[in-house]
Amino acid sequence: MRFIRFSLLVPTLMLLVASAASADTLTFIPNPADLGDLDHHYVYTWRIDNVNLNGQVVTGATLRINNIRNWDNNPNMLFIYLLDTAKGSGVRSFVDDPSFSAPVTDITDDFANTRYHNNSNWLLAAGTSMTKLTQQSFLKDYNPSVPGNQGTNFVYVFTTSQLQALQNYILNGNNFALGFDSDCHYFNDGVSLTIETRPVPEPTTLALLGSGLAGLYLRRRRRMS
Ligand SMILES: [Ca+2]
Ligand SMILES: [Ca+2]
Ligand SMILES: [Ca+2]
Ligand SMILES: [Ca+2]
Repeated sequence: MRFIRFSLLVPTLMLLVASAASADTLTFIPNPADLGDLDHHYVYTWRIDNVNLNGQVVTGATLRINNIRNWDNNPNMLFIYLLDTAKGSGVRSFVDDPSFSAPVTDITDDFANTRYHNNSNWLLAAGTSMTKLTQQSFLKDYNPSVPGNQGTNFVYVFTTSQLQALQNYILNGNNFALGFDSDCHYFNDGVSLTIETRPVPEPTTLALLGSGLAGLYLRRRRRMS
């Protein structure tokens, strides 16, 4: 009886361990890594191609912007989107302040606002699916002459519904993109995105787990009777 129980449980445990071991972390860094210091006058897309989930599911995603700081004390906002795709590969930009006046005072989310969407050089094709991740304002707390007087290490963790959107966007064409509308100038020391994936539990694993539990159950019943 003892031999039967182990013969069921050991392969089950081995399979579970094998599944856990093949969980994966994908890390992406744009070029340029600081997205051109996120200039107020632009909207940016960063398209990431050839993403292969290898049949795994997305279980986590984190966007980091190191040492981000506003360039002055004006009101400001950074709008961040998750996109199914973008027209151009890699990092592309679009001028959302044609006057190039300084200081820029216009704060408009140009992914949500359609004023530029019919321009031929707009960053997204009509009908592209998108999900707003967040919007954030940042303080001016950067002074190069004062050591240690630095900006914010911004960390954004995707919600469950945003992870689902990310998975859907990747599965549609093995690519996705992030969109940034910086409506002030955000100096920073680099952007990165990490995506966590893990295998989908396989039917064979579940079946073995089920038979293992059934074996335990039978054994307990026999003991009791
Ligand atoms: Ca802008
Ligand atoms: Ca896509
Ligand atoms: Ca804008
Ligand atoms: Ca920089």
